Parts: sequence; structure tokens; C-alpha cells
Amino acid sequence: MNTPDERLIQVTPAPRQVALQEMEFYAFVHFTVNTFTDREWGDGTEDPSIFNPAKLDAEQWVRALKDAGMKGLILTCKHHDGFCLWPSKYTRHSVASSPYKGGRGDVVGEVAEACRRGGLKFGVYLSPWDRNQPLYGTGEPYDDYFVNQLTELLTNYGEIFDVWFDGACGEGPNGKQQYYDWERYYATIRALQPGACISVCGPDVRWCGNEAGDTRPSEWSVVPRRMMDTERIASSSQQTDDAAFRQKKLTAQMQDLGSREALADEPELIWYPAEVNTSIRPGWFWHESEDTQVRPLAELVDIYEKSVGGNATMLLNVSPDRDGLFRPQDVQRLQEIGAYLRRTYGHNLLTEDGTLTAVPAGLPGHEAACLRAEDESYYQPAAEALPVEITVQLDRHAALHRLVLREQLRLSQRVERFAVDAWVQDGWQQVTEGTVIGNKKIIPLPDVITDRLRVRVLDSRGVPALRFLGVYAAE
Ligand code: FUL
Repeated sequence: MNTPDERLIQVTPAPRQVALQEMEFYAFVHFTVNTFTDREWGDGTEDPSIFNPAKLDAEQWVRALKDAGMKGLILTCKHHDGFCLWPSKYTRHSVASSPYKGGRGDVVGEVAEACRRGGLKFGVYLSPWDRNQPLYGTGEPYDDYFVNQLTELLTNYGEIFDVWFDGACGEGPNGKQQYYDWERYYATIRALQPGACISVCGPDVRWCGNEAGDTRPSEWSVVPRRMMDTERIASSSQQTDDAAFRQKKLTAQMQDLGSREALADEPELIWYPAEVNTSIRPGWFWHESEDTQVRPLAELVDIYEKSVGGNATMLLNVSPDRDGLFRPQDVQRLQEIGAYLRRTYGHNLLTEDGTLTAVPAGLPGHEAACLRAEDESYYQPAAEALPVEITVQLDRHAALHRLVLREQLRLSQRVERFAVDAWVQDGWQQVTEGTVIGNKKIIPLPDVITDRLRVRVLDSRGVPALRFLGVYAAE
């Protein structure tokens, strides 16, 4: 019989989920006919002749995203309007009917190739809701159409790291609704791209519940299985289906998805890490009127620190304009984000400096010294005793700005409560207390001047398994 702790920590991530969580920060690119109609949702009646991004330069996108420190790009290959950015064999409603490159263009191919060359991973957004396709709402025939399109995207464009399934769902061109055959879609993805995560309306990555960039104070990766079903229930029914939408809203508002109290009566648990998706501008698609509304650096780095630094990943949308280019102000903001991240996290004081000790001492091969390197090694105490105390002794005093902690996710998410102390005026002073660590916890320190820090793990599911500890000085 499992103890309650064992029941929780036996839930661990699939390798594809670990790979995505490791990426931390990646881009959404929303681009389609909406860019040319100045709308956020097309209705499917758009004439493909309006799509002509004459200066499209996917290399410019990739450069700007890499400058920001991002590791991947997810492109809206088809949004709700049904227009395909690749020449799909299954519809004429695509780039092939547009003036772009005389109808011989393939935006998906260009972006996938630029990502490959630039070293970004490539992912696809394919909207199940299709307001153009006459088969929509016919059941299996539309599922066939959708699976055919998925197959094109997952076989012709190299390795795909993520398939992002949107929850937005309404009627098709005939006013009919479609009940998606999710299991068939998932099976297609697993067969063609076993390394790809399926996000949001899928089993691998959980929507954080809002598009503003907010995270919960404790974002757990081990959650009830029904969290996955909620998204799908909502998107399998019409927007007018009150019960499903009430349910979805409720989940979004729920603050505690994974404390041991919240999980106590749940029959089935899954590894389902959170992703925060938000846009660099108010809208997802480019609108000239929003050229002056690129969000301030401080706001974006705050979201980064609370999402990437709060056991979630950050998916930041950038919108190319009608030329097919990111605007200079967006490029500049992306560069500023990258510069901020390099300045703040570029130099871990523990790399050349300081010592790490722990009580209880680590198991052989899992001593506290492992925490210095951001590799697979991890510290695990040899005895089951709480609190676990890890002490950092630096060679000299410094004004400390950030502390970063990471758990070894392969052993699940274990830490439930911790505190951080700084040695000031001959004594320990508690600087902060927190709950979840998970993939990464970024802890702001109030620029405290010290040469000694202590992390105390106060509550844990079994013995903790910490993978990394980084200390960063103020500029
Ligand atoms: C939503 C969509 O309706 C928006 O247009 C956008 O694609 C966003 C990321 O997801 O559900």
C-alpha cells in the first residue's frame, strides 16, 4: 500500500514534458488573414487574395526571438478562420490561393526552416475550430479533414516540439457544431511526432487559466486528471453551452490545484505543468492601432519571473505586420528582455565562488555540492528529517538580488514549503517563505548584503530532490 506521499511523488513527467519545461520561454506567432483585416477572429469568408506579406522574413523573427532568450516558436498554421499558411492538399483556402509568392509560397515551411537554421524548436498551432471548412460539424468527415491536415504538418516540416490546441470553439460555416475526436487527434500526434507535447486541449501542458500573464502563487505540476478533461469538455461544446463554460471558468479561478489537501480525494493524478500564454501587445494579431502599445519591459519581465520562476513556462506572442515582419518596437522590446535576462541571471556567484553544505548530508553521489551545476545531478538528503537546511557560504559579501532553486523533476515535485534566510549582523534573518519550487523558482532578494544564505525545506513529499541553486548579485 502506498503512503500518501508516495502516491503523489510516483507521478512523474514524460520525457517530452521535461524537454518542454526545460525550454522555459518560447514564442507564439499569430499571423494570418486577420493581420490584413485588422481583426482578432476571422469568420472564414476572407478572400485569400488579401494575404500578401511581400517582405516576409522568418529569419528576422528567429533572430529577434533568440535575442530575447527564447528557445522555440509556435506558429498559427491555421487559426479559427480556416486559412492555411501552408499549401494544404485538402483545401483551397490557403496560401496557394493567395498572391504571396505567386501562390507558390509556404509560410509554415519558411518558418520551420528558419527555426532549424537558427536553432529554435518549432511548434504548430492548428485550430480545431474552422469557420471556413464546409465539413465542419459533420462529425467524422471533419475529423478526417483535421487529421489529414495534422498529418501534413507533422510529416513535412521536420521535428515538432509542440502541438497547441486551442479551447476556443464555436459554429462552422453552416451554423453546425463539431464534437472533436480528441483521442484520434492525439493518437495521430503520438504516432508521427512522439516527442511533441500536446498543449492546452491536450494531455501534456495545462493552460494557466488566463491570457493576462498571471500565475497562481503555487503552480503545481501534479494535479487531478479532471483538469485535463475540463478544457476538452469546454471546447467540445458550443460557446453557448453554459454548463461547460461555467466549469471552465471555475477551473481558471481555482487557486489550489495541487496541494496535498486538494489531491487527497482525487482518484487519478497526472503530471500536467502550467503554461502562461500572453501577448507582447494587447491583441494576438497585429493591429496598427496597437503599435504604440507594446507592453513595458518591467511588466514582461515580471511575468517571466512569476511564470518561468513560478514552475510554469512562458509563451509570449509576437505579431508580424502586413509586410511579414516584426515591428521595430517589438524587436527592441525583445532585445531588452534578453539583455535583462543576461544581466540578471548571466552570472551565478556559485560558479566560481563559495561552498554549499547541507543537513542532513546528501546520499553518496547526491551531496549538496551538486547544486552548483545546472545539470542532471541533484542533492538528496541521506536521512528523512525536516527541515532540510542548505547553507551557501560565499567568499565575500555581495548585494544579493535573486536566488534560483530547481527540483529534479524526474523524481516528481516534492517541496511544499520552504524558507530563505540571510546572515545579517551575526544572525539569521528570514527573507522569504514560499511553497512550490518545481522546475524553477525565482526568489527576489531585497538586495541584502551578506556572504551567507540558508534555504530551509519545511514540508516535502518524501525527501526533497533539489537539482540547482543559483545566487545572483545586484547590478
Ligand atoms: C484563444 C484564441 O481564440 C485567440 O484568438 C488566440 O489564438 C489565443 C491564443 O487563444 O483561445
